[in-house]
Amino acid sequence: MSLDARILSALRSAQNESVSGAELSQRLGVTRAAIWARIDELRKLGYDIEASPHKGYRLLSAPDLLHADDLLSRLGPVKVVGRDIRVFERTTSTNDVVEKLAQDGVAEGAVVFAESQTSGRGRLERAWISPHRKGLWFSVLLRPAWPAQDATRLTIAAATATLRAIHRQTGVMPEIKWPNDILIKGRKVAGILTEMGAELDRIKHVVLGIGINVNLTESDFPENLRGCATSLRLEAGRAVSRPELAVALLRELDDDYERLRQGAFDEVAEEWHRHCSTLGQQVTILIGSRRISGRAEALDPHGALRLRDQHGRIELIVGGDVILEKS
Ligand code: BT5
Repeated sequence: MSLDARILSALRSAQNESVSGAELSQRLGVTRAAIWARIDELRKLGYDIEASPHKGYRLLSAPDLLHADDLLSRLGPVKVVGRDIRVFERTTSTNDVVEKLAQDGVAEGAVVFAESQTSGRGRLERAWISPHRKGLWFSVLLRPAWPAQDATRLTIAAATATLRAIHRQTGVMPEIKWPNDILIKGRKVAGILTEMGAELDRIKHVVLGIGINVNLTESDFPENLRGCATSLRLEAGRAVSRPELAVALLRELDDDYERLRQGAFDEVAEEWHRHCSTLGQQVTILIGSRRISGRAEALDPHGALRLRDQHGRIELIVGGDVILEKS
């Protein structure tokens, strides 16, 4: 952990009390001057740190920005997800950045956030709008040693983790629309983009991209999305801390990934079933130019959707767009 992360961690663990420069210097093994220099830099970033000559330093508030060291210090120990966190002020697409890390041999669990994306994307190269410092736009590198068909399980786990983190931070419980949409009152608040590198039907790596509209206001959305997209701020009626949500979500993702690694996909699927509004519905799914209609029943053990057509036949579907829903 960097010195900044260790300073922030020490100030946070003191709760609302001050920590003296001497104590910090002793605990962290650096000079008091070095501590002061870092505190000065953190203040420039917007951390409100009180410095009193007698008592020492006290963290009053943290800015709503993503700072890799601070995220690491808040997150604490994890099993896999969030072992390595990188933050870009601006990038094309965090999925592309993480794909490069994957090819460079970086270990699984690395997470890349961007404060804004210039070419954020959804499935089939659709654009994903990612305005500066308004949301969480990030991707996670995973390397599960599974058959390729099980990659869908990660989209399922990402959805349940996202729901729990949003609920924890805002009190609002969204719903899941198969395959990768998170909705609040029918409007899209988050989306998941799972991309995979595979070899001989084994997963080499997966890039799990998640976009969450956190503090966007109505005017931050382009006109064509205004009726169908929303943000946590619009739904909760208040601004939501992005670093806190980021940390909560990384913890939930780490837990869900562990559940999958321990072979407990059925637990994750059961939670997904409880929150998925597509199940039980008569739907038409568009896959390329093919349309399939039927009743969405449940997930199969690999994470594919079981769709029962009018003749009672089951089709297993791994991706597509629900274009029509009747109850
Ligand atoms: C998705 O695709 O919903 C997956 C979105 C994943 C975005 C993350 S952000 C971090 C990572 N890096 C990336 O480049 N991507 C991932 P899909 O189901 O294909 O939905 C795309 C559609 O959602 C678009 O065609 C728009 O209609 C709509 N859309 C675009 N931006 C949106 C936004 N910010 N909020 C809600 N809807 C949006």
